[in-house]
Amino acid sequence: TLPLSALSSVQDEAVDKSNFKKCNQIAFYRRQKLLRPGKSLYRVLLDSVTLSDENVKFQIIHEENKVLLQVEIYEIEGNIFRLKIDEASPLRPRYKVPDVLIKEPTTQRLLISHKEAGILVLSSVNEDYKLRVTANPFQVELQSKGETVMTVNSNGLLYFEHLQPPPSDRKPTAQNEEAASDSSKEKQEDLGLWQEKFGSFLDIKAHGPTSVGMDFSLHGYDHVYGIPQHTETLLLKNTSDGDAYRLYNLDIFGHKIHDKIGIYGSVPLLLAHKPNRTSGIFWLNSSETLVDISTKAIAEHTPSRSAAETAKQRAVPLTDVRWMSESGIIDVFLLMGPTAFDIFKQFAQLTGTQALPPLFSLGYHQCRWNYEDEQDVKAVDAGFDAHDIPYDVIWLDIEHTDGKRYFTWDKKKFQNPRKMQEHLRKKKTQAQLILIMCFIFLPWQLVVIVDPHIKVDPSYILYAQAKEKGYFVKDRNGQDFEGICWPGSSCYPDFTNPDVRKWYADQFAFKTYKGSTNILFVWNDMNEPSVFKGAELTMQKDAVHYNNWEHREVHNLYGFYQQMATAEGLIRRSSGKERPFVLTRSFFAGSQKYGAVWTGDNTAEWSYLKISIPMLLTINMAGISFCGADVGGFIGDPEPELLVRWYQAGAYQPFFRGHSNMESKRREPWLFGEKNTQIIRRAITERYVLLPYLYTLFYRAHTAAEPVMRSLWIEFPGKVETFDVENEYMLGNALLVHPVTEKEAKTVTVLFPGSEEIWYDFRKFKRMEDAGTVKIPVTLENIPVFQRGGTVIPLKTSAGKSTEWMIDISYELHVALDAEACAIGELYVDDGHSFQYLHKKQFLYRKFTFHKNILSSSCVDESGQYHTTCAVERVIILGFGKQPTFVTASAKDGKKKEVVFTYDTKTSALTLENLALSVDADWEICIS
Ligand code: MIG
Repeated sequence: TLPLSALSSVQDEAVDKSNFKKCNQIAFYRRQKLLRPGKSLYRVLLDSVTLSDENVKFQIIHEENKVLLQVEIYEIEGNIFRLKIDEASPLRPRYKVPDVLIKEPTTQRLLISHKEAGILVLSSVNEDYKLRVTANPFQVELQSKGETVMTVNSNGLLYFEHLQPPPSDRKPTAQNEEAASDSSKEKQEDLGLWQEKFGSFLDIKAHGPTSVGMDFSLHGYDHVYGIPQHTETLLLKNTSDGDAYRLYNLDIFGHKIHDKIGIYGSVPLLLAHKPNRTSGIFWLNSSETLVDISTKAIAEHTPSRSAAETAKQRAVPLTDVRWMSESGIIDVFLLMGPTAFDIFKQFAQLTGTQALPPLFSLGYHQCRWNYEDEQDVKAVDAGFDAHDIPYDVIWLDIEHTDGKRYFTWDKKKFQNPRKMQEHLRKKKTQAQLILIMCFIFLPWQLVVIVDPHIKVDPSYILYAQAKEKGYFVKDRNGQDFEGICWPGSSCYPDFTNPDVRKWYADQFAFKTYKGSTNILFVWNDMNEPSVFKGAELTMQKDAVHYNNWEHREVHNLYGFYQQMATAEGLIRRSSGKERPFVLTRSFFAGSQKYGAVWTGDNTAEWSYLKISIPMLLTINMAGISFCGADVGGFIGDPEPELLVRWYQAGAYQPFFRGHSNMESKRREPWLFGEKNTQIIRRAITERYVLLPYLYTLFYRAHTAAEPVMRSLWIEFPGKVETFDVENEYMLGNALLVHPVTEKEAKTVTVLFPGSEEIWYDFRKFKRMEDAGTVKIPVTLENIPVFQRGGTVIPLKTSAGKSTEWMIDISYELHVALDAEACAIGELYVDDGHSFQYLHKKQFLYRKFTFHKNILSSSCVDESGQYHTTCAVERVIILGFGKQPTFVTASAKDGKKKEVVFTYDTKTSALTLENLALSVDADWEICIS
């Protein structure tokens, strides 16, 4: 076993940027960049066009190398077009990403509406869309009701390296010899066609060059977003004079801010937005991918203008996006929106929606590398009790295992893991007994880490089994691939193989995973995969997976598959009854179906708190709502003020976990003096009180693909001033959150979007007087949060020790009136942990509407039923014009009763108390 010190020094080296590639050190990038914008050498063979119910197919030919490519164009239900380009007759099949699309998309028949010399026009069934295919050069222009939205191959950057036999196999023809003589050895090396060096690492490319690429012009757009994960601004930057955005999952410890290198996870989805339209490009490719962005203004194209008119020509923006991937085929989905919410639906239709998290996982998580032993766990758990801070989950990092053998326990530190879990659980049970005199099985939870690397140790059953079954990824010579990771020499399960996933999922069965109970959930780390001493700290690309695919093809999918198998395992251990919780560091398009992600090893500095906002917004836009950044910053020691500010921000973000590195000082919330403890307690308490709203947002993410955390432009698509805002955001459609990310801030500048909107202080209920950009004074006590007029937010009337504790705490509604004195909002309730909501329709989905001084509760989805004794106890109406004289409440068919109210003339907030209105029934409150 390597001593820990040796391992961390391996890791320290990783901070050195030279361990990671700059774009010009990537051979396929250099090759593709030799193709400059200009006229494409690809031409459509119009004679080859065939039309079927499913698609339109034709061939294109490269004028120089004469290689034929097969193009397929599909229209998919719901305003999506798909373009596939593969070799017409490849030497062997090329990799096509499996398992990411949730099903084969439902296609619609395209019509050929026009075919003449050099042009083919396809139209959608409803004729809203037209695809103008130009033959020479090959281009596709996509129009929506006459408006050109995007052009494919508009700069002629379609690039496709056809498979070739290795040079040694080739018969010496005159042509080949010529090629050989003009390509010196150096040039060969520079192109990296059959092998590529990086430092001491050699990547041998058994199949030679296989790179693909294409460009898209987005007309009228100069705001583009998406393609996580980078430590970058919300708005994607022009890459003309620097590195392209890289999508290559890497473990970069202490990653720098404002860098386009890929970290941990990738979602190849790009969104483009202009006031009247949002579009998306989903480039389905799991090999290393680079994206170049170039935004410019061009003169508006209008034919036959007079000189005077030309002088007045408007400049219109245009964004060119160039995608380059190392391998695979071109398989791209053009999402036509036209709204941002349509894009989210379209992407979810292809890759699935956010899994509905168990309620506990929306509570606060306390993590550290490491909570040392059972005593430590109990002490930290007791600390939350003693300081009256709500929390739901305590986490165990890698040190809990027996020598980094996952699924095992360190026998000295964790002698009786089951008993420890009983302790966490019993605490709850007793509390239930004492407080509400009913016996329900309601535990606190435990999350343990399960990394993908498996220690090479024949006596470790997991290793022995996988070895025997041939379940590890192989090296290029067919031996099990071995790399160094935490346990020392390690092998890596080949999660791309469905049998391996099944076997791995089985490891989570209670019987198999000794010491596990049903309060134990899982954290998948290091699944890029991280390989110490590997090229760029990951697996070499010539390693070999299931069905003989090279690692280069599947690299960005490795973590996706591990989380898939883990989530499946947790579902299966409960015989399909319980929702899993799995946090993953690496991810891909579709990871939202399996759980949560976090942004990895950030640093305890203000700049990292600041960048976490655009990073989380970008991940949310890419379909993964359940995400968060380590509260406090993982590396280093946050000053107390930073820690407090981070808690306040995290409390209003989807995944909320405090975590810290091994070398950092302990930082449980009560270690920074009474005042800071109290402020952190308040932040966490606000989170717990807000959970009914947050849970409802997750239900919307799950069923309607609406992101939980939204950049302002998504909610205010017509307001140009919101397009680049990344220091504040919307939580759902009702809350505007502006974290404080500056040290000793006395004020923050808040943009209140939408001139016709009304905003209320979320805590003081006061209507904000000024619109637009406003300086708001802040204290350390909290961060600015505002409720949007026209919304109803469901909350709990108070917090408790954990989510389970709070089940019976009653509800409170904050009804914020808009300019018409109306408001609307929703509440989703279910048991919070099982799949009964799905299989047995055991849920409540309610709507609250305020209109003409009547607040009514009605059912949104009649198919759901769920019994709860929990009532709506209090309603606060914000922006209520004048003191009422009389307020009554009545069940739809029942008696009226008078309601006690107080009216605050200073804030115009009307508070109704002691309502006791059932959550699961229709009722009305009338105010006169
Ligand atoms: O690089 O398991 O991002 O959250 O505490 C160290 C130890 C390996 C990296 C994760 C971090 C975790 C740590 N891991």
